[in-house]
Amino acid sequence: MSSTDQFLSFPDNFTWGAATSSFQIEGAADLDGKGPSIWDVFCRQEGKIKDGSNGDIACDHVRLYREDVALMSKLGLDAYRFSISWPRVMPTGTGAVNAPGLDFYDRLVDELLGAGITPMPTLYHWDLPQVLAEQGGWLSRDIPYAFADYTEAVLDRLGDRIGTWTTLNEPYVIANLGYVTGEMAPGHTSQADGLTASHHLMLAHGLAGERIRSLAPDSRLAIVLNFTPTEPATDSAEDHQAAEVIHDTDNRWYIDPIHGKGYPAETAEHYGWDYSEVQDGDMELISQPIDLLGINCYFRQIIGADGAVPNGPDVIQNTMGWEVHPPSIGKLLRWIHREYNPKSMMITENGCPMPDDVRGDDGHIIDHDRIAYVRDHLHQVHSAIEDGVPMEGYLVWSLFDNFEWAWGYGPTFGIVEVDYETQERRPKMSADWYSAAINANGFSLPETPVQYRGSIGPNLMDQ
Ligand code: GCO
Repeated sequence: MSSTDQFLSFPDNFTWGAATSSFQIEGAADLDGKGPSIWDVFCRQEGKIKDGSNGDIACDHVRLYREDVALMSKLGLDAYRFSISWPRVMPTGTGAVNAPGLDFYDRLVDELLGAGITPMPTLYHWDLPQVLAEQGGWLSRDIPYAFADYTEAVLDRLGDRIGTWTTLNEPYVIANLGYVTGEMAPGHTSQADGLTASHHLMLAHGLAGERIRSLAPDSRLAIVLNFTPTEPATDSAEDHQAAEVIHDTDNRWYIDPIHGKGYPAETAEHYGWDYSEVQDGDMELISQPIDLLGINCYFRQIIGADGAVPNGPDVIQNTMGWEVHPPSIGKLLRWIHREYNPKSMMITENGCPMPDDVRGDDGHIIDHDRIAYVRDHLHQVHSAIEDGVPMEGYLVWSLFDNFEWAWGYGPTFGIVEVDYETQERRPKMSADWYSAAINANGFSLPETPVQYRGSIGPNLMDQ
């Protein structure tokens, strides 16, 4: 280390880990009685997935999980966040449990614990059983109750070994991309459907939360929300107003009701929502205290009256066109702490798809851009901790290159490359960097920091 290096040390109990989700890595689409999910069906619809791919094999993780856990252990991960596939556990959505499906998670959890890695399961990361979609999906008030029953079945088997239960991953994406824009399964395109789905998702969180509290009282209750720091393109009233609506929709719609503030009223009015789905007792269930808020954050967005402002040539961006802007995550963490004061917070996803087109002599990908992304976001987490924000850990998205939903296998988010022909896993240089950071419980900042763009408009999280 040269004398100009600045080493950032993290708190002793800081959790370093990685995240994945069932549909994106598992494969084994119909193995051992697994039923189809809405994503199995969506992938088969013409034009929905950019490269026409699907999740049938993906990273073949159901077959290769032992090797995968060994790799996690080699990297030194403290925690591994994965999701449980509802149609693998309950192919018909309700009722009978598919024992071999649940057995898989039982073995995975034991393998992780045996390797000293904390398992962090998420109960729902978007793969709804197709049979439930045929009964209305998240537009039906029955689905949250079915979710609570499915939660109970999983708790019955794994409850003795799990310290933190996460109910949902990113209800915003489910409601908005699944029901409003139609980019994701089940592909509806109705604002009204999005609002209905959003409330039913929150109700599902509340009902499952109740089961978790009563059946696994020693465990912690968590939810994972995604946030996209938002700035108006200019100071004009029109841009400001447009950005406020997006900020409420993307950043406040779920965290507000969880913290007892109800849905953002002005934005509900903007959408013409009459709250007809909200029944007595729902908001109390939704606002029951959580123990941990999981935060997914990838990029900043600039919003003008005509919508999102595209990146100019001066903007550092990833291969999906998302701006790389670490300072925004620092603002986000301080804003959440100030506005909502959660007991504990964790980055449950952060990472980036990069070109991955440079290889070293040994064939491994040299991804300095991804290292810079992860390092500079972790730097922001470190500063937030110094300012008193209760950040307990950081999970990189993702451990592996995997199925990136409507984008197919094009974008590569992994710190580990997956060769889909051979299923060989090859750690990229970022995996080596991350592993070294875990071992040292910190890392050095470069002498010449990357220069990111400044503020465009007033960041709505500063107010
Ligand atoms: C999400 C999901 C992940 C994605 C990742 C990159 O945040 O959208 O949780 O499944 O793959 O975020 O888009």
